[in-house]
Amino acid sequence: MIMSEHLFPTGSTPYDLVIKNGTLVTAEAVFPADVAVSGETIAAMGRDLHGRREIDAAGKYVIPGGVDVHVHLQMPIGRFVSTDDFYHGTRAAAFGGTTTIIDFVETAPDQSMLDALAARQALAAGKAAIDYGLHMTIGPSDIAKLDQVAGVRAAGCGSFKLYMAYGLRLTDGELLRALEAIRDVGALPVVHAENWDVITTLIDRHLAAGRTTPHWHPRSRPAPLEAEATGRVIDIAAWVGTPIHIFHVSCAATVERIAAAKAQGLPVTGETCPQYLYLTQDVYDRPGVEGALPVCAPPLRPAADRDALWGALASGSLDLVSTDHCPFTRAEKATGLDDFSQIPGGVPSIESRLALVYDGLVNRGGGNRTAALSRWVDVCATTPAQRLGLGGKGRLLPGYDADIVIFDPVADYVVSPESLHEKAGWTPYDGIELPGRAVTTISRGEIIVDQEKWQGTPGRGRFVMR
Ligand code: DUC
Ligand code: ZN
Repeated sequence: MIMSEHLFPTGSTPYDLVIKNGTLVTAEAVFPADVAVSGETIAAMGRDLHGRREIDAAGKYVIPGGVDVHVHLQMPIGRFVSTDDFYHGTRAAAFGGTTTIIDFVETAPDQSMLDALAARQALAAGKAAIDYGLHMTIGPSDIAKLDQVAGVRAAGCGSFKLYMAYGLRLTDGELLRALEAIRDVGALPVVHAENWDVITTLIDRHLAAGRTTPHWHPRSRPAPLEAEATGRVIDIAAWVGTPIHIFHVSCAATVERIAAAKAQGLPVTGETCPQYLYLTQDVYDRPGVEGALPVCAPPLRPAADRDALWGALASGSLDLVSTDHCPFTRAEKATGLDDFSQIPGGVPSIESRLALVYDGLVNRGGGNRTAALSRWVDVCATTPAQRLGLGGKGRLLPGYDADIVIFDPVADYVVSPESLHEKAGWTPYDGIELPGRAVTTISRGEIIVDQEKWQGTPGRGRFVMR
């Protein structure tokens, strides 16, 4: 609710915007305070601040805008392109309380990395409604272009994506060379770790035996082999001498590898995603296309893995939650009903992430609520921004970007496709009752979601140099 909108007499505090009476949640503390914004940045935090425009956040949490470091907007996969474009995806993110995303660049064999980066930026430029960064992918055809890594780093890509699966997978020797190049420019490798040879062998075996339904999807991508690939790339990174971040951890076995590396003092971090925290592999047994919708990679796992992921998030064995948002429509998912390996992989989560993690960590987590609130902000905003080099994002501090979210912790609702702004037309969280939601989202000082009403514009989001 806007409390007042008036000009202050000369000499009084000239803040543009003050969020008043809320409970501030940071990765370190939870405390009552007002937040003042001047232009695009946070100007002050304290008591009795006043501004030209004031928003009453009494009874609500005021948090740094969410940072989702792993999304695929309008990403071509096989015959399809993921459903949310840079406008609709970032708009949905903003409705859910996320103010910065990191998407991906892939370079064609005959293209330079810098040209691919410029092309992806041009795609996002007129559309993105929140700020965005880009990971540069290094695929097999890019190994001959590793001399371009320094230029890409200088152009603002602070992280490089390495696949151990799909057509973009690298051999161990290629991983070594890519990791060395990334190390030499001081960037961060981010890795999709699965064992592709095992996966393709199991897929072929299942299909040859007539085992074609989505039931066989997780049975082609065993958890111990996800852990093996994770351990392998961690070992190569340790030998090379580079930090590394492991994407979309789906199971307890992979957590164990990351925790062991941390225990040795290695600069290894890991993330998981809402789908692994909420869904289990039995959903692949749903009839018809319902079983195909949640196909993603790594796959969903048994409940024991899901529970271990919540524990790892709370304890710090896992560092952050991203989404791997990569939705496809029902019709697109249905094209793989006769062959699970052809189902386009990925699920939508970009809008629900903050509320889902709030529910699990804070609402249902037990333990100390203040600590859980801080952990929620830490894994959804502060650590992602810090680890991925998004300076000025992810914290409520004077001088930081005024990316601020007002979260109502007593706005119970049931998730449904209609309650969301994602374009897939379905959500894996359909029917889940959540206790709270983002109601107002501010991006660099501009209110882009005001009491659940859209005020943003396509193209206002900026590329963030990292
Ligand atoms: N996994 C998915 O499920 N979709 C997109 C890419 C990925 O790694
Ligand atoms: Zn991904």
